[in-house]
Amino acid sequence: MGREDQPPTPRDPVAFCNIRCRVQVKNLITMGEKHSKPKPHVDCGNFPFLNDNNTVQLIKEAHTFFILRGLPGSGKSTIGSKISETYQASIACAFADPLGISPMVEEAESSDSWYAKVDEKIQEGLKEMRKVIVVDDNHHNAERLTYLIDLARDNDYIVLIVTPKTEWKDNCEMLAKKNQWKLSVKQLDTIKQGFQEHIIPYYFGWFLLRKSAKEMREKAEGFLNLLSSNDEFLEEFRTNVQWHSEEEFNIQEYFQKRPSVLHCTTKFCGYGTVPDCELYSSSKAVAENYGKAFTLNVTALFVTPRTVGARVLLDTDQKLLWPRKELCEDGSDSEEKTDLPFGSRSHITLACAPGVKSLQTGLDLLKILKLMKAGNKPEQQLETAEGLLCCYGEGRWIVDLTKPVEVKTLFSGFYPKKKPTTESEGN
Ligand code: 2AM
Repeated sequence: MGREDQPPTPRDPVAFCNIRCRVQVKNLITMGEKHSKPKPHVDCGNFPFLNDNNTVQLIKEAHTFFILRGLPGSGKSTIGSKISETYQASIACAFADPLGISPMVEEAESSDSWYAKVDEKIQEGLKEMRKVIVVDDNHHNAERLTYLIDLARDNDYIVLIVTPKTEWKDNCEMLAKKNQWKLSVKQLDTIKQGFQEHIIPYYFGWFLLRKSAKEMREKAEGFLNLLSSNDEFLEEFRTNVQWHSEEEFNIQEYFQKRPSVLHCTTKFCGYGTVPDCELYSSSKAVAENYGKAFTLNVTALFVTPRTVGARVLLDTDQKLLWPRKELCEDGSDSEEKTDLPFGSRSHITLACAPGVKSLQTGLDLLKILKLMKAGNKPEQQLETAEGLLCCYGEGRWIVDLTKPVEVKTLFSGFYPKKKPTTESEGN
């Protein structure tokens, strides 16, 4: 083994890092190439982005930012190699191991210069708009993780945080035998203590690919244009909204709050603050479907004085990801209370009126569905290019699309913690 292949034993992590900083490290991070160091075969687990053909095809069209996490020796690099092999033509890899970045490097003052090399590769990948970007490191440092998540989000990538599913992933004795850094059980234990296995996102959901998001935004734009040119609609709707401007009512301006990330929320978790979100986040359904491709069926568009949304009709597989108990803002069960079919609330928020939170869209949809279920006849029906637009009173309108829209998505979580702006999600 050459010097670059054989890292010194990190008995004293700080001293070790200082030694390594002086070593001229060859740039082993490569774009679209396999991981440099062949690893023994490790069954790192069944991941849809490796084993599900449909997902592999979709990821080749999407923009996905993989963040591999796990203790040294847990099998991250095997997943990294498999991702590299699967997406050879469209990948940018930033792997810390081949650069000689020790798992203990975060304890060293010089960690910034170590990560500069990884970051350079990530930036290259972003600049080239690679379809897949993979960052392989322990990622047990919360600050570093937040930085990567924000970077991915700012560049409109869907983030997948992937942890190996190996049996020994958190067994320090086993990890000590397997990790290439020859870290001791004690050192691994130190790393493990600061390692939070499940990162609970702000919410889980299906995230639209850029192309589908663009189509959906155009659909929303077309819907608002159609509404703004319909006098009968405007007459009813106008009486239900507060419009403070001197100017004539303008529906596009009224619904100025547009989400920057088009998605269909399955479970709101508030980064772990919502009761029962841990149960959902560690459920079998989430474990099996995280990072999997789904085609959502948008069957209707609706508008109320508060929100504009797209109704999503879930199929049997998609319903597996729908939370058993979905809570309303007041803590009550939203669907059970209304006696509507399971998953009725599923939707994509397209726009909100000023001061309205996007959470309102699902509640507005449930209200319309409840009125329909109760046998209420539409107060008005208008023929439109999208289908029959029905009014259920108080500015609530819905149109069942004559041509339902299929949107391509990946199931993941929304992780950024940045303060939302008007255009961004999380509000
Ligand atoms: P939405 O799915 O209707 O758009 C972040 O705020 C996302 O989670 C939003 O998109 C929002 O609604 C959804 N959300 C926010 N708070 C929620 C809550 N308490 N229950 C369910 N969904 C919520």
